[in-house]
Amino acid sequence: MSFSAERKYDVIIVGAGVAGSSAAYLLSSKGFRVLLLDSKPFARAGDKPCGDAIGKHHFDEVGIKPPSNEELDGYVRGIYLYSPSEEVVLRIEGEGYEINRVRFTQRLINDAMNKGTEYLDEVNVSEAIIENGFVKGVKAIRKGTYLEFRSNVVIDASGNSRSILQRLPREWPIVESLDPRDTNIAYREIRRLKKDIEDPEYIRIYVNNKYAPGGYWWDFPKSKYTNVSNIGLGIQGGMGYGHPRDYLYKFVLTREQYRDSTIIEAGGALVPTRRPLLTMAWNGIVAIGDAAFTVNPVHGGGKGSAMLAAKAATLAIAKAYEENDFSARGLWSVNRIYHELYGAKQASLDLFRIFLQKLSDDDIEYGLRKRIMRESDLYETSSYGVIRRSVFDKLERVLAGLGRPSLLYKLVQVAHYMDKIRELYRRYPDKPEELYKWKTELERIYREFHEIIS
Ligand code: FDA
Ligand code: GRG
Repeated sequence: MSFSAERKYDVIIVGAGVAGSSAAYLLSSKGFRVLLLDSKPFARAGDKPCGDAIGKHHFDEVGIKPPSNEELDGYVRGIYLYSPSEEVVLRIEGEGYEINRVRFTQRLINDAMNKGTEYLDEVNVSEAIIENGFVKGVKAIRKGTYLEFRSNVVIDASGNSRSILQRLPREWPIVESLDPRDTNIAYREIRRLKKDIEDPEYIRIYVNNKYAPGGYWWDFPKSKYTNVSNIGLGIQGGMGYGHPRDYLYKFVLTREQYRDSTIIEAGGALVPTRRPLLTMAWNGIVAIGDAAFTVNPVHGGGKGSAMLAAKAATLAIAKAYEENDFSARGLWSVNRIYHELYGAKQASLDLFRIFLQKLSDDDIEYGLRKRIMRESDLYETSSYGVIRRSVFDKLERVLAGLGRPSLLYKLVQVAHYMDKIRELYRRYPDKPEELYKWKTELERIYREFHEIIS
């Protein structure tokens, strides 16, 4: 792979996970001169612990070919969602994939290179080059050699390490700290089971606060192999709950269906489960993917929304080039584009996530058993970040006289605040100067919301 230090690129992308390699592909397809850097070798591109599930619709939305052949570990027809007692099971239909994350990412990188992207693996990027208040490139080390690369725009797509963002001046609003309570710590093992899996084209999600406090455990079969599954567990961070691996071994892998199964792969990582970054752009810099907190806060899936963020970044950078303005103002449209594609829904799902994490297993069992939220309601809330009004009518009838008015009151408030936050994101400021006023409103809504549901 050829590269040249000290050369000027249009865009340097730090991190060749799904976010960075999608951005490289999309940008180079538009003719931009892109340098894509990653600390991992190509053979391990995209290799991070993951459940590997992704909805089909994301590929159409972003304009990236869906996985096929060796990029695909299985086709998904829908989800079985289990109540805490596992007596209530909802079947939610929806097409998706269990992807082979390495093969899929390698394809994105190869396609990007075919469009002109220069890709350099095994490079550790240490920080941004900053001049006159602008990011102008990156400093890196490869096999003991110090390198500098220059560009008009740097994209931080380095996942949870946020390698560029973490070392920018603290007063830049793109630098935000992550509250550990707004994370899930997730661990998974890919296992070969002794028996073939029934209904392997349905992935399973189990909600249970004892087994997975503030998260859930999952079993996502890789249907291509009949007896291979991705089994994992996520728990809310910052609460002192301990390590998800211990919960997985204690409560899940002891089940009959996993007896004598063998490990193919194992590993865990942190999942940011919150609203998107306050701004995804500043002078000469854009952030996407986990680095910009673009994960779905309720289910923790971040691959699809990372691709959407890559699309938003591509469109915003193209606009910045048209105007020859790489300042925060010139790159600002990444925020509006992302919020329209996903961010507004993501923020409203963040409130829903905070509410869900306060419910007891009894509440959840009750809600699912009484079918307060049915399959179609869950589908709608997950797709659009909206709670349908009919849910309240149903809830009102069910709760009447049962001594659970506080649950109804809270759910009505949650829906109201979800609407409010979506509306606020639709009014995301047009320029950086208006950000602080908007932020004050955002923080007020969060404060009120916390007071109401606590
Ligand atoms: P990602 O972390 O994938 O990529 C960042 C890249 O940057 C890496 O390749 C890394 O090597 C590189 N890098 C970092 N620092 C660097 C530096 N200083 N210099 C050079 N390179 C650097 N999502 C989903 O959609 N479906 C699912 O089923 C699951 N399941 C799941 C399970 C578990 C256990 C976890 C932990 C997470 C999930 N997720 C998920 C979330 C999903 O994995 C995540 O949102 C995306 O992979 C994020 O992709 P990014 O490209 O943003 O980061
Ligand atoms: C426990 C928080 C936590 C993290 C675990 C396993 C995991 C990380 C994430 C898997 C999430 C995932 C993609 C599950 C698939 C089932 C599902 C609810 C799909 C619906 O997804 P979409 O595509 O939603 O409709 P988005 O928000 O991506 O559009």
